[in-house]
Amino acid sequence: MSAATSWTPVEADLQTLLGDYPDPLAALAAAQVPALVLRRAYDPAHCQGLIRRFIDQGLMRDPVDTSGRDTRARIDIGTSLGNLGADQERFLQHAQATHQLFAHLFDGFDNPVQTLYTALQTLAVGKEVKVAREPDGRQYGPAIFRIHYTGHTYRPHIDHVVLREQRFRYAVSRYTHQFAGVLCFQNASQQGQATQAILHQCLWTPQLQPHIAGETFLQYAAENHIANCRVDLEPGDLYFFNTRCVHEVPAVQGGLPRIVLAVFIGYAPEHKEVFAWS
Ligand SMILES: O=C(O)CCC(=O)C(=O)O
Ligand SMILES: [Fe+2]
Repeated sequence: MSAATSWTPVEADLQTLLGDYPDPLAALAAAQVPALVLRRAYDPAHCQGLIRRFIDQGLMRDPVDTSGRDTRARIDIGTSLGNLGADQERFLQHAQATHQLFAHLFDGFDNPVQTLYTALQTLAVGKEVKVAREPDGRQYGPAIFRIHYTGHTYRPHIDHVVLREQRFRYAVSRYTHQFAGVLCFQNASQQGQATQAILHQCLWTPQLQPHIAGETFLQYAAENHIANCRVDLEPGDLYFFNTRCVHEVPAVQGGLPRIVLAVFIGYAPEHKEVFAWS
């Protein structure tokens, strides 16, 4: 397999991938490739088993629940810096509770958080992957399940603790590059446009912000012939991408929620540690 020359995700087993891209995270940082895709990183049967457990434990709404009492389009199992980061104390306490919850949540199944971290460590050549932490040792949430119900949409956006969220009071703000690792647990029912991530060959700059904020990015992309690719995943598939590339996930259609396990990743060539959090 030769190195990708077009905007196409790299899909290979880890060994082949490392042969072609000896420093995969550097390739992502340079947006040399849109994504690294690892098929069947996690057993799909365990995805199903854990989703059943989440429903039974009341951690997510049963999609067949028609009571209409809970109308949330997205439910998280885990701690989101994006949503809770304004209050650092509360965020770190919430993260601690997530560590306690995750300590036994996967008992009897392969630990999917471990799967994700092990894959990331293999890609992080010469680096050490750790759960993100503040200088006093307090850890962020290790990963998050995001359950997206009918209608949920991620419009074209980027994720970056500094460039977008301006969270200078967090240790992760030292990283120039931010990636995401996303493990598919369940796809939405495939009706109409697929609810799969689309990655645009376009790294965010301040000049781009009006198009993101004004929701005119897709027009801008068409006018400027910006390439994009869709990352089609099946349950158990894991992908990594640079979240400074504009990306989106079209609306969930039908009754089946799209469920992923996700982390953000901080990377900089000069830092030996790669931090992961949610
Ligand atoms: O769910 C996905 O595949 C990507 C969601 C997203 O926007 C992100 O993880 O940054
Ligand atoms: Fe995102």
